[in-house]
Amino acid sequence: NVPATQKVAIVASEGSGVHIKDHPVKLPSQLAPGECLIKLHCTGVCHTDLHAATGDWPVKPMTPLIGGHEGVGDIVAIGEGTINSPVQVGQRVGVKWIAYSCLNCEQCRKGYEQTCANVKLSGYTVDGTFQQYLVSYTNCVTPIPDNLESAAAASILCAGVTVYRALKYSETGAGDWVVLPGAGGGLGHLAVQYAKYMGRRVIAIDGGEEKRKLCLALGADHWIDYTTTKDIVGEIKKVTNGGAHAAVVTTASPSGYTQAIDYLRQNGHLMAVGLPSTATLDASIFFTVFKSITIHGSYVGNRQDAVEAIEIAASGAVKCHYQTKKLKDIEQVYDDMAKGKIAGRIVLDVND
Ligand code: 8ID
Ligand code: ZN
Repeated sequence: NVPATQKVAIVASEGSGVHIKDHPVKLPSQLAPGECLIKLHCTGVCHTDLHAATGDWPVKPMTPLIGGHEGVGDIVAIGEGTINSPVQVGQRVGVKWIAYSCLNCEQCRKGYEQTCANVKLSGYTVDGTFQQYLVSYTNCVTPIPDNLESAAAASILCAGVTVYRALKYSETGAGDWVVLPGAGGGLGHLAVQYAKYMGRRVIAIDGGEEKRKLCLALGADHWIDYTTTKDIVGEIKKVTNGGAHAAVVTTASPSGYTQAIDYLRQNGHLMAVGLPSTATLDASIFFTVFKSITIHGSYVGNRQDAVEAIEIAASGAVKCHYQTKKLKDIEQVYDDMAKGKIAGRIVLDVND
């Protein structure tokens, strides 16, 4: 009993804005082997969706586009002829940015599913989670444990996985200092919690009272307001007694990157995560070499990173701080996001 049509939030052409429309549902009989039809409950809204809707990145999304890549729902059908599906009809699963990777190219064989030669991206190169019935891929969806609510799981699938992996590869240890520019946003507020869970000490950087309160409540050891602090580098060096061991930069604006080389200590890691559209990284070559700094581009995560990030959330150690809205509120959500007004995440109920 899958309906013929559903509500979706769709961008008709580049720059045309997002609109709610009736849209056909792909019927179970039309699914290809390896595809599954998911009846979604909810979806997070990531800043990447805003980049996709405005088309400001150098790699352009398809149009018309149904965005979204932090979805949770139940599998209602699996394509006939699918072999060895790791998930079953009736199972609750999550849909992440990497909708599909071939698992057979060099990148996939090395575990780098994100850079698969045949990758499909939810809400960018294939339709995403801003709809009620979504087609995804049995090999790449993430099972959601029973004890984790759908709305709480949604943003772990992109924001959570991404910062979890960036921290995992930051070559820091327990007690080390990690700086998080963008700490009050969707990715950042989860980074504060994963970092604390991993025993790191955290300097949260963002702007405004609401984000300050959130970051400190989530366990940040020190707060810096970038809108009012004059000497961010000096303050970080003082608090960390010589410089931070790593920075995980999750701001969508290049300003969050500018001082990182200066406030990192020797052998520090700059984990580049936030994706401003055209900015270049202005790093001193001399001090990058002289201080043995590593600059590491960190792009979402593979299936295993997703399972690990979800398990930590299911244990209760990391909780997405979210407010629930309706699918038709999406334009307002994009507006607030562009203005930096959202502390934590917005999760949309796609059936309301
Ligand atoms: O795989 C990846 N690398 C990946 C995955 C998912 C998202 C990358 N992203 C990218 C998004 O495309 C976006 O460019 O990460 C960026 C952040 O996504 P988000 O966390 O979903 O955005 P947000 O909720 O708007 O949070 C951004 C925060 O940055 C703060 C804002 O106040 C906001 O809280 N901020 C800004 I803008 N400039 C800052 C600065 N100079 C700053 N915080 C500190 N210093
Ligand atoms: Zn995302």
